[in-house]
Amino acid sequence: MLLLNCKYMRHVNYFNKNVLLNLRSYELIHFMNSKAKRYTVSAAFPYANGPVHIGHLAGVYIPADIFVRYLRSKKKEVVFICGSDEHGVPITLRAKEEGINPKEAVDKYHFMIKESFEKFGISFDHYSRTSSSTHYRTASDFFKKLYQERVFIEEVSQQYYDEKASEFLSDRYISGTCPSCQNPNAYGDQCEKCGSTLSPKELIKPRSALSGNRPVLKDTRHWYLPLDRYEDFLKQWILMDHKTDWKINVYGQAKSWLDEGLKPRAVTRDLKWGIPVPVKGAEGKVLYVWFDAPIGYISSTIEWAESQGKNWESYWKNKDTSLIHFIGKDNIVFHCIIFPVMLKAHGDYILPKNIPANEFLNLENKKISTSRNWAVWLHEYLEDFPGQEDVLRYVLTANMPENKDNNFTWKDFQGHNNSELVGILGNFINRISVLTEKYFSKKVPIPKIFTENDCQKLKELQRFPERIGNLIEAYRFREALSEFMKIARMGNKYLADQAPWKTHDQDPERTSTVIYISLQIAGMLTHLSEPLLPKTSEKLMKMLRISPISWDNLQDIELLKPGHLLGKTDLLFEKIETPTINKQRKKLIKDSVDSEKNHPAQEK
Ligand code: B3M
Ligand code: ZN
Repeated sequence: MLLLNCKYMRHVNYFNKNVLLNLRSYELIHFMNSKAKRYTVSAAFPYANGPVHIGHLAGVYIPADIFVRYLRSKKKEVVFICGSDEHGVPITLRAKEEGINPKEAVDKYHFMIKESFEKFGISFDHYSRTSSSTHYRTASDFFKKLYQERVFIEEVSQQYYDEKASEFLSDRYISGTCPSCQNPNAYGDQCEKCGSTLSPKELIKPRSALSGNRPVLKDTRHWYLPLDRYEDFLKQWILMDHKTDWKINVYGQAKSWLDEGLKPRAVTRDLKWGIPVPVKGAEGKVLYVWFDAPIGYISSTIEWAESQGKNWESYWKNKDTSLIHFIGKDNIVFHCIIFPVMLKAHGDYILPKNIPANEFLNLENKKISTSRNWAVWLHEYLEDFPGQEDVLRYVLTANMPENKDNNFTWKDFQGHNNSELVGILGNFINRISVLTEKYFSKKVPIPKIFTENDCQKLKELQRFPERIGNLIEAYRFREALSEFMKIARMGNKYLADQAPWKTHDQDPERTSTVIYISLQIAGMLTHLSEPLLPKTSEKLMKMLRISPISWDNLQDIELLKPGHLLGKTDLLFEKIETPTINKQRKKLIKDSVDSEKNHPAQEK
C-alpha cells in the first residue's frame, strides 16, 4: 500500500512539539469520553415561544450536532434527542402577547422550530415535544415515584396573588424593583440586569404582569425538592468526580451554587398551563416547567426507542452509557444541580457524564433579544441564503462562545465566507478538481516516486483525524474547525509549491504524484468535514464519488485509489457581496425599530 511506505521513513518528524503539548491538556477527557459503550446526547429543549436564532445554534445545537455526527462516524451507539419545551410562563406570556391561547402558540412554534432544525441539518434522532402523551405519562410517573418515596417537602406558604385576575403569580408573572441593582423591571425569579436569582417576595414594589396591580399575599400549598439534603451527594459528584472533566465555566457555576448552600426548591406551580400535579390535594396546580422539561429527555428517548424497536432503558439506566447534555449557560443550575438530584432521588437512572454549556453569542455587539427583535432568525436565514446552511454553521462554529461570550457580525460573516470558505477550502477543491479533469480525465493518477516532502505531507494528513477527534471529544469545536481548515491550507500550499502545471510537460510522473497526493488531501477534507460542515461533506462525497468510512480508519487507508473516477464538479461556496450584507444589517435595524413601535411599553 502506497501510504504505508511512508510509515517506515525514519526522518519523518511530522508532529510538532507544540501540538503535542496542547493535546496533553485534553487527553484525559478524550480518554474518558471514548470509553463509553453508548451515548445519550441531549440538546436543551427550546421553549416553543418563538423561532430559533443564531444564539441558540451557536450555544447548543451546532456543538451538539458536531459531537453526535463525530460519534456516529466513530461507529458508536448514540441517540441524539431534543424536543420543544411547551410549558411554563415563557409560553403563557408569549401567547398572551400574541392574543392566542397557549396551545395555539406552542403548535405554531413547535413546527416552525422543528422544520428549521431539519432544514439546517441538525441531525436529531428524535425531536419531541413536552405536550406529548408519552411525556405526560413519564413526567407524572416520575413525580409520583418521588412523592411516594416521600422525597418532597409539602408546605403551605404565602405567595403573591392577583385579586383582579384571580391567579397566583409565579416567576415572570410578577415584576418589581431589584433589591440588588434597583432595576425597576426585575422578574420574580431573576433580575436580567444584574443577574441575581430572586424570589418574588424579595422584589420591591411588586406588580402583576396580568393586571399591573399590586398583588396581595395568600396561602398556597406546594411540593419542594429538598436540594439541601443532597449537598453531600452533589459535593462528591461535582467537586470530586467532575472537577477535571467538566468545562471550567460549568464547574465554576455549579461550585458557586454549592458554596452558597442549597435550599428546597418548589417543583409545583399555581398555573393553568402545564402538566397537572398527579396527587390528591393538588387540583389546579401544575408541575414546574423545570421539573418536567428535563424529564422530556427521557420521554423523547422512549418515543424514539419505541419507533426503532429498541430498549430505551439501556440509554438511561445502563452504567455503560454516557449521558451528555448540551445547554446554554443560563441552564447550568438546572442540569448540574436540580435534574441530577431528581435522577438521584428517583434512583433508577444514570447521572450525566458531562454538561458542556456554552456562553452567549451577541449580535453586532448587542445582546440577542427576542422581545426587541434583535436576532438573526434561522427560518429567515434559510430563506435569504438558500443552500448556504454551512456558511452559517462555519461562522457560528468559528465564533462559538465556548469559554466566554462572543459576537456575530454580518461583516465577519462575509469575511469568513469570502476569505476562508471560498478563498481556502473552495479554492483548493476547485483547483484539484480542475487539474484532475484537465490532466487525467477525472481519474486519480498513479503516483510515482514520493519525495521526503510528499511523505511528510501524507504523514501530516494522517494525524488530522485523531487530532480533530480529540478536540471534538474535549468540546473544543472552534479549534477542531481551525485544525480542519489547516488541511485545506496545506493543500493549497502543496499545490502552489509543487506547481504540477509546470512539471506536466517535462515530468508528467511528478504531476501524477502531486495530483495523487492532493487528491488524498481532498479525500480527507471530505471525510473530516462531515461533523463540521455536513452539507459540504455531502457535496464533496458526490464530487469525489466516495462514501463515508469510519473515522478510526481514515488514517490508515488510501482515501482515493489510482484509477478511481471522480464525479461532477460542484460549486461549494460563493462569494458574498457587500450589498447582501448591508441588506441584512438594514433589516436587523428596521425589525428592531418596528418591534419597538409595536410594543413601546414592553419591558426590556
Ligand atoms: N427551555 C430553557 C431555555 O430555553 C429551556 C431548556 C429546557 S431543557 C430541559 O432557556
Ligand atoms: Zn438587579
